[in-house]
Amino acid sequence: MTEQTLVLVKPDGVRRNLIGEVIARIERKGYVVTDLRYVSATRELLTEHYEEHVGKPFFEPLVEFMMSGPTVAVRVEGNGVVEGFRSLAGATNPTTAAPGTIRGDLGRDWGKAVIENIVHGSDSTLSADRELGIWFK
Ligand code: D4T
Repeated sequence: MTEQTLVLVKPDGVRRNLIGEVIARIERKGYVVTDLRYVSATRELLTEHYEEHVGKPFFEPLVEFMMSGPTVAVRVEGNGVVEGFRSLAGATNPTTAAPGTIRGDLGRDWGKAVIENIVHGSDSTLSADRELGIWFK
């Protein structure tokens, strides 16, 4: 089976009308979108998705932010797509993310308690399978 990853266009990306921009970059790279959903994430879903961050100081602001509007969940396929999308997305902090990346080109620091960085991409094939199971139940 081809490698798959979960990409999320987070609520800030949806509010800023960047769904098409994110998907265009994925497609121009040559990866294939094989499923897509508009999701109003619940606290339960987010606690499952961000289980590694439960208890950290930014967890509550992160959940509030992720519940502040809809998220677009995208299933993306292609050899090496997990690493490849992380590379397209850029570093977590948009201030220092390299120009040419989604976060570097389109993100910035808004002075909030949580980093708003437009997209999420799974960090391993194991995480991808787990996360795709959560968002495409
Ligand atoms: P995601 O998971 O959203 O693709 O982002 P990253 O993989 O790049 O980053 P992460 O899981 O470490 O963090 C998840 C989410 O929390 C925000 N965050 C993170 C934050 O506000 N403050 C922090 O110190 C960290 C580490 C940003 C992304």
